[in-house]
Amino acid sequence: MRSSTYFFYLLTTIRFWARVNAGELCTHDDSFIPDAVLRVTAANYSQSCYPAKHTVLVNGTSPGPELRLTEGETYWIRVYNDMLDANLTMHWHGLSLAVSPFADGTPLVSQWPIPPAHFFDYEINVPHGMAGTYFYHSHVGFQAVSATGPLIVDDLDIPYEYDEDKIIFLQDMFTKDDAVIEKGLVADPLVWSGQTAMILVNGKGGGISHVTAGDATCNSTLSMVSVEPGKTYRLRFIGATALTFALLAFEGHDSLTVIEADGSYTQPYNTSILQIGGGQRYSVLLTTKAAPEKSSYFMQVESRDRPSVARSFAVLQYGLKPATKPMNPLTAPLTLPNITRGFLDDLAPLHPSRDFPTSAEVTRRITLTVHQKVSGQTVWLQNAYNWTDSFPQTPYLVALYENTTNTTTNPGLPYPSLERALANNGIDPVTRTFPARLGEVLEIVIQNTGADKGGLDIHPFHAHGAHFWDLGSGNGTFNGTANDASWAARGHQPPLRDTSMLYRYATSTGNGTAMGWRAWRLRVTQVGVWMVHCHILQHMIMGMQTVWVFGDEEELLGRVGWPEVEGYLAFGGDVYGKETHAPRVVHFKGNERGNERGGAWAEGQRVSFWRGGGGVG
Ligand SMILES: *[C@@H]1O[C@H](CO)[C@@H](O)[C@H](O)[C@H]1NC(C)=O
Ligand SMILES: *[C@@H]1O[C@H](CO)[C@@H](O)[C@H](O)[C@H]1NC(C)=O
Ligand SMILES: *[C@@H]1O[C@H](CO)[C@@H](O)[C@H](O)[C@H]1NC(C)=O
Ligand SMILES: *[C@@H]1O[C@H](CO)[C@@H](O)[C@H](O)[C@H]1NC(C)=O
Ligand SMILES: *[C@@H]1O[C@H](CO)[C@@H](O)[C@H](O)[C@H]1NC(C)=O
Ligand SMILES: *[C@@H]1O[C@H](CO)[C@@H](O)[C@H](O)[C@H]1NC(C)=O
Ligand SMILES: *[C@@H]1O[C@H](CO)[C@@H](O)[C@H](O)[C@H]1NC(C)=O
Ligand SMILES: *[C@@H]1O[C@H](CO)[C@@H](O)[C@H](O)[C@H]1NC(C)=O
Ligand SMILES: *[C@@H]1O[C@H](CO)[C@@H](O)[C@H](O)[C@H]1NC(C)=O
Ligand SMILES: *[C@@H]1O[C@H](CO)[C@@H](O)[C@H](O)[C@H]1NC(C)=O
Ligand SMILES: *[C@@H]1O[C@H](CO)[C@@H](O)[C@H](O)[C@H]1NC(C)=O
Ligand SMILES: *[C@@H]1O[C@H](CO)[C@@H](O)[C@H](O)[C@H]1NC(C)=O
Ligand SMILES: [Cu+2]
Repeated sequence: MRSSTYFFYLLTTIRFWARVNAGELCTHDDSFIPDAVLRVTAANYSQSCYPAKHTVLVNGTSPGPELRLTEGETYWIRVYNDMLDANLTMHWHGLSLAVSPFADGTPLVSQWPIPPAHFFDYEINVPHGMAGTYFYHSHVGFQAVSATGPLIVDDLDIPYEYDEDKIIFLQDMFTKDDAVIEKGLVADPLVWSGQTAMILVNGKGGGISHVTAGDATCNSTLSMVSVEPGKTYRLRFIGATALTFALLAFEGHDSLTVIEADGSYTQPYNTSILQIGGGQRYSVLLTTKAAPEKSSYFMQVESRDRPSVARSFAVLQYGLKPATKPMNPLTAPLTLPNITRGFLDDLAPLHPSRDFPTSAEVTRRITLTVHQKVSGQTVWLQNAYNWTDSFPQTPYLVALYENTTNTTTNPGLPYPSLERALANNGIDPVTRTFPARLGEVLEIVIQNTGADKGGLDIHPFHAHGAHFWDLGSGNGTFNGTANDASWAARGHQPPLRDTSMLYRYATSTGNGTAMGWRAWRLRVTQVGVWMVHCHILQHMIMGMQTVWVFGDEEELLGRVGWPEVEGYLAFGGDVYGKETHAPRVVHFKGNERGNERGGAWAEGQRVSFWRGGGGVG
């Protein structure tokens, strides 16, 4: 992950800024220089000594290159779909992309997917206060298992002291191809993906079971995190796992201090272990030993709440690279505990927020009852509805612009109706959306229930758009009065998160029995079409996704209208570039004073605008 060097080099070669007003349509021809480029391919690729298989990669690797942005700036990231037979989108996990409504990377929600052999320029505005640890991943099918990479937003002013930061990127590896997994998950009866074959740490993994079962000609080496004695490191843990709820600890280093969760700084919180679900991120301060007894210590990571335990290792390496490659230990050095339900639910924000709504301000509580239907095709339902991107025939945002009656390309997706939703537990059954008006204060309670056959599962729930205040989790059902009293007793606000765990409090219960909740509170401030979904990729494919529409029609469509928006409205439309076609793209943010980054044009090149000519300078 050294690519950031090149990325910075690219930024410093830019000599020339073109003046672009917010909402202006610009042609991104050869003279336009994006701030970063990601190229997505599919290749026969081997990870952790398993046989090579069809794998979706970013810039030829998994994880893909690290992107490093700075808060308070706007960036253009060009994403190429170099695959021949698959669609692609890129989601900027944890960032709030309210400024550029088509850039959230959700297929059939905020945009048409990028067709094969096309590219799409994502406009990414990172407001002040968003510094922290994020990642990017495809939002199509099972691609995110491998088509993903770290995204760090640097601070202008870091509130904690440390010597260096290091990324610890966690992924899963399955022995089946994505296509086989996807097909099985929607088959009747269900054909499960299989368990995680290997948890990968920074792209490498080695598990004891793998080695004993293993191929003698292949020695799986472990990832090394190089450190020096007596220094403090900020370890940025990124839970990019498809399925694994990971529990991890370091041999010989049991003082970890959590300082950031999902892009928000927290009061320091000491712990000896970390639990991290798919979609979650934490920064942890670790101070190395002044006089280490040996040169390498294992980090041990295991899955929890699955029928079997997947176990992997990485190495905390003191000093120079070892003469021999780091290998699996013969026996696991640590005995990791069982999961802790409610882990880090008590984190306190570093600074209290003036925006945190009191319970008196809550205008609506929506309970999202999740249930697994097992008879027939196995699907996950929210308030009795499943959602996958095969449900809408047109992306919601596109449908909003087109209006059903105004086009022949948009059959059957009318405007989301708040009235229909209010009469149906918050979900409009026609569009399968959860509409809300700006200014509402929502309390979203995610309620776990026993499946048709009684089973219970855990789910890392992730919200796109604005972050929520995480009110915590518990057994049974949510009691708002008791929860308020509990927060009042703690004397601090709940943490801001974008992904939090819905736990299970038993492995099974009665069909439909409510057992286990997670509650969020948020102000509806960000206009847009946002997803809320379980981040387990298998569950997403099985329907565990919802779509939320914030703002009314005027607010949603008022920012940029016809004809500027037209290129976004067709699959492979004008904003999708290819070899022979320079896309015409709306600059939602523009680059007014104080926001000077945001793509650039090479010196001496004329900037061609669709309207208004080429303002350069
Ligand atoms: C990805 O690869 C392309 C060339 O294939 C390169 O131009 C680009 O800088 C790389 N991106 C990053 C973030 O390293
Ligand atoms: C992928 O590579 C493996 C060997 O590493 C080979 O056996 C297999 O045929 C390859 N698959 C394809 C589709 O090329
Ligand atoms: C790509 O997306 C378009 C539009 O949603 C769809 O019609 C097409 O079938 C998709 N192609 C593939 C290969 O999935
Ligand atoms: C794997 O490790 C064993 C024992 O350390 C060694 O003898 C063997 O040569 C290694 N094989 C490869 C392919 O590196
Ligand atoms: C947390 O850990 C740090 C570093 O080990 C230590 O200095 C601090 O006193 C601990 N705080 C608490 C509340 O235990
Ligand atoms: C974890 O929980 C199981 C079942 O409740 C129990 O048998 C086991 O001893 C526990 N392990 C640890 C390390 O606490
Ligand atoms: C899941 O959604 C599809 C439409 O996308 C629908 O046809 C199907 O009936 C739904 N399944 C259940 C169990 O509701
Ligand atoms: C969309 O179409 C409906 C039905 O014709 C109409 O009532 C509504 O005003 C239209 N909305 C917009 C924003 O054009
Ligand atoms: C309907 O579509 C046309 C272009 O096809 C556009 O000019 C017109 O403004 C659209 N009307 C509405 C109400 O969106
Ligand atoms: C579980 O409960 C639902 C709703 O009451 C019912 O439709 C379904 O048939 C039940 N499933 C089983 C396996 O009993
Ligand atoms: C909710 O909690 C409050 C305060 O602890 C308690 O008085 C009340 O009975 C609880 N409500 C329910 C429905 O359990
Ligand atoms: C959760 O509540 C149920 C029902 O009261 C109980 O059977 C179960 O043991 C509880 N789970 C835990 C972990 O406390
Ligand atoms: Cu789930």
